[in-house]
Amino acid sequence: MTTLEQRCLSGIAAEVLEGLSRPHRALPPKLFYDEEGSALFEQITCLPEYYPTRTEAAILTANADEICSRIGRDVSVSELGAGTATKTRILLNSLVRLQPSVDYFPLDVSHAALQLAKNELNADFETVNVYPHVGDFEDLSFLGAHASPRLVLYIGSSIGNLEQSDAIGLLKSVAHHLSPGDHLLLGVDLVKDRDVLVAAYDDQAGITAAFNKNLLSRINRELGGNFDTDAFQHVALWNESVARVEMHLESTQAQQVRIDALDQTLTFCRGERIHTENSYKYTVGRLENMMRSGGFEVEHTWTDPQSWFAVSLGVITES
Ligand code: AVJ
Repeated sequence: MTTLEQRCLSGIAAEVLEGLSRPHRALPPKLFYDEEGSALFEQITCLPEYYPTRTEAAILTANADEICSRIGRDVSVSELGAGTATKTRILLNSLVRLQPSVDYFPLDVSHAALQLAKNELNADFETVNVYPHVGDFEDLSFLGAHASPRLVLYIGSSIGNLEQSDAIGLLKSVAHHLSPGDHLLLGVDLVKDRDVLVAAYDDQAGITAAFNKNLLSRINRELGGNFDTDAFQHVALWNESVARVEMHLESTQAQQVRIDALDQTLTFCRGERIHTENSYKYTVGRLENMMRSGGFEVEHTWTDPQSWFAVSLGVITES
C-alpha cells in the first residue's frame, strides 16, 4: 500500500480513509456539512423533535438586550460554525440598535451556508458588514485580525461534538487570540430525559437518518464510492455514562463497499457500525467549569424554563 503522501489525497479523502481503516470505524461529523448535508441540517433545526435550535433561539430572544449590554460598545462579532447564521440575527437585531455598525466574521466549513448567510444578512441589515471565512477550527487567527472589543459566538451546541479535552483546548485557542474585556458566548445542550434526547436524533420524518446517511452518499459522490445507503441503518442512542448522544450507521448485512479514490474495498459484517457523531450534553456546572478551564471568567449563564439548553457569557480578564 502506498502512503497518504504518495497518493496525495485531497479534500475529504485522507479523513475518510483514516476513519474507515480503524478497527472501530468512524467518520468525523464535520463531513456531514456538504451542500446536501447543510440543507438537511437546516431541515433538522425545524423538526418538532429537535428542541435545541428553537430553545436556544428563545433564550437569545429573551436575553439579547442584556447580553448586548454586558459586552460593551462597538464590538465586532466573530462566529465559529456560523452556518446560515439564523440565530445570530437575534443578537444582531439588538446590537445594531446600540452601535452605528457591526463587523461580523462568520467561520464555517460550508461555503454554501456562508454565502446564504451573507446574502440574507446584507438584505436585512444595512449596518452589518459580513466577512465570511470558509474553514475549520484549526486556524483561528482570524479572530485576532481585527480590533477589540470582540464578541465570539460559539452557539448551537456544536462544541458538543468534541471530547472534553478537545473542547477545553478549543476554548483555550479562542482565548489565545483574544484580549482582556473580549467576550465569548457559548451555547450547549443540557442533560435531560432520555426519550427527549433520543427523539431529537431519531425523528419520525427520517430527516436525521437522511442527514446521517448523506455521509455515505457524499463518499459516493466525491470519492467514487458505491455505498448502498439502504444497506445501512441510522442508529441514535443515549450513552448515559459519558453523557452523550451517539449516532452510528449500522450495516444491515455482510457486504463489501468499493471506494475508488481511496483504492479500497471495505468489508462490513452485519451489525457493524460506523460511528458518525457524538453530541455531548452538559450541566450548567460542567459548562461553567469548562469555560473557566478554557480561560474565561463566567459572567452569566442563561437557560430556558425547562433547563434544556444553556447559553453562557464568558470574558477574558487581565492575567
Ligand atoms: C450541529 C452538532 C449541534 O449535535 O445536535 C443534529 C448536529 N446531528 N442532529 C447536534 C446534529 C444530528 C448538532 N450540532
